[in-house]
Amino acid sequence: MRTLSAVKLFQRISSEKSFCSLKMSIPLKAFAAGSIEPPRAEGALRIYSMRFCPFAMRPLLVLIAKEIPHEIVNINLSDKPEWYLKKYAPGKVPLLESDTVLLPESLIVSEYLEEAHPGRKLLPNDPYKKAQDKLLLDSFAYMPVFKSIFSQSEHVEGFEQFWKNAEIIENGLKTRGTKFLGGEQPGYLDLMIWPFFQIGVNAPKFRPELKLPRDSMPVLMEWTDSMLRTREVKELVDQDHLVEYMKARLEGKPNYDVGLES
Ligand SMILES: N[C@@H](CCC(=O)N[C@@H](CS)C(=O)NCC(=O)O)C(=O)O
Repeated sequence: MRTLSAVKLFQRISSEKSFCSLKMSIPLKAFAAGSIEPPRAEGALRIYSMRFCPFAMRPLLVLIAKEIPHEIVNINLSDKPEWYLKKYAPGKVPLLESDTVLLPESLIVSEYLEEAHPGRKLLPNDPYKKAQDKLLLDSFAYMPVFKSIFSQSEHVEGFEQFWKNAEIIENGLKTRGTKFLGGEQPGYLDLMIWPFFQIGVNAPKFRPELKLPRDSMPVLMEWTDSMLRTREVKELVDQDHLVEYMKARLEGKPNYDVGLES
């Protein structure tokens, strides 16, 4: 009963834009150098993030899918808080923290959350199916998508290469014949690859010369449309804010607080 009401409260707060904490005390605005570390209540599960970081989105999608109550502390990656660097010297996000856990790396954190928490099962129970999912994830080279938003001269090549590499995902969807790779709901594999596709489908909104493979990869395009309609993706990030962030990032002026009230 207690857990259920905490989940509902979290969902309500996530849609409110400026705070994210079960206790409504942690602002979503990024913490920068000179800030004070917000205290974590005993028992709380905390994720250090940046609202538009695709790696941090992976465990966040798992937390949302499994309806695990959590709090988010966003980090200003251009001006990192001293307390964050003391906690985790590489200073990257995501980082998971609880009373007993301090864990970096998006895939490690995501799999840990899947294994350590009840809720919807995201990885297949069958060991061979699980291995196939991990193999597909491992084989998908998503990195070129970053060129499509960060590179001034190689963005078209990067974008085309990303979709070419995504053929294995299109083929995986065709072979499985399901709406998502995980079945009728997004599974672990869908959630782990989604943040990079999310960049891909949004990139043409501010770089009109980039064209989505609507005709050549219809199954994959349908999957991206389905993903955009899921509760997980809707709760994760506002797509317009993401586009606004990417535009500013391309100009070398990332605004981690896009869309948050001042
Ligand atoms: N391999 C890491 C990559 C994480 C990562 O590169 N995060 C970026 C933000 S999207 C970051 O923290 N950059 C800050 C920095 O490198 O100083 C993971 O999968 O978690």
